[in-house]
Amino acid sequence: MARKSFRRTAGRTAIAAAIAGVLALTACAQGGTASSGSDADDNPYGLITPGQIRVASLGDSKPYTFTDESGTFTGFDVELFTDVAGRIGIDDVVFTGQDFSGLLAAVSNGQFDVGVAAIGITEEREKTVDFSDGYLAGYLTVMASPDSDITDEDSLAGKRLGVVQGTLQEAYAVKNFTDTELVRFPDNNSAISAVVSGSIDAHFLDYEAAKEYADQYGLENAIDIPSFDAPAGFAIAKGKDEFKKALNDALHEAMEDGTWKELYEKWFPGSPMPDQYLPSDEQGDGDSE
Ligand code: SNW
Repeated sequence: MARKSFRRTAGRTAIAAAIAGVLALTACAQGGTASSGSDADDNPYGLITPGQIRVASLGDSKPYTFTDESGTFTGFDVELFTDVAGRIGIDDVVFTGQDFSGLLAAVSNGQFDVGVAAIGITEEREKTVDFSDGYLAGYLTVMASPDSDITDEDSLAGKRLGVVQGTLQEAYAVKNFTDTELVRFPDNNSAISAVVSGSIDAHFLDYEAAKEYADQYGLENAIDIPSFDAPAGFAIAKGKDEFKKALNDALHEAMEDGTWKELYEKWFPGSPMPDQYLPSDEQGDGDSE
């Protein structure tokens, strides 16, 4: 899959770089008397480039994260993260498409500041990265042609099922679909093509992404499996506690002022509205996590 990079504020970055250059020259001219400040002052969140957040994401997980016709990243997760970043004072957010299987490693080894791609929080993944608090909890979906006889987990026996490498779907299928032949793909687009061409019987992906492909290719959601115990979070490298706290505070602000709800209704129209991320006065039982 082609890697696409999108820079929202290239102009501003260039100006910032020019200003930084002038400041550096000024500091030299003054014989270094101008204090550059401590690292923590300049870059409290430990970002790769101060003032910018580099995000590892996916180009084909509509409506969570995807690139539109002009190559611009958008979707629920992209808009939510961009909003959260703005709340901590960072408008320069650069999204880059990756294969899902390499995403968490790229965050943990410092190539990216954050991973944003409907990434479910699990203990296994927390061995490699830290996560923000959860922001989305939904289903894992097996999608197939309406002509197929796949209706429940038992009916997957003897079938060829697509999974994207490194996903919770892959782990779930390895554990639970022991009589099913798993076919691994780097991304959803290639797996869906295989369903459409008939080389596999079904593909196992996230619920909202499945709905999107259903409309596009005349496939249907055959089996929905709850994944509420692994809500999606923003992945960051371990040990960046200040960054994590700032993201969490901003995320909860976005939930409390109704921004989260607005984005949910925009990107997942018709889907059941979960309770736990709504403003507290809109929560049925007032029980937040
Ligand atoms: O665990 C779910 C969560 O409940 C919500 O529905 C969003 O998706 C999940 O985080 C699962 N997502 C998969 C994973 O974390 C696939 C991610 C992807 O394809 N981008 O492995």
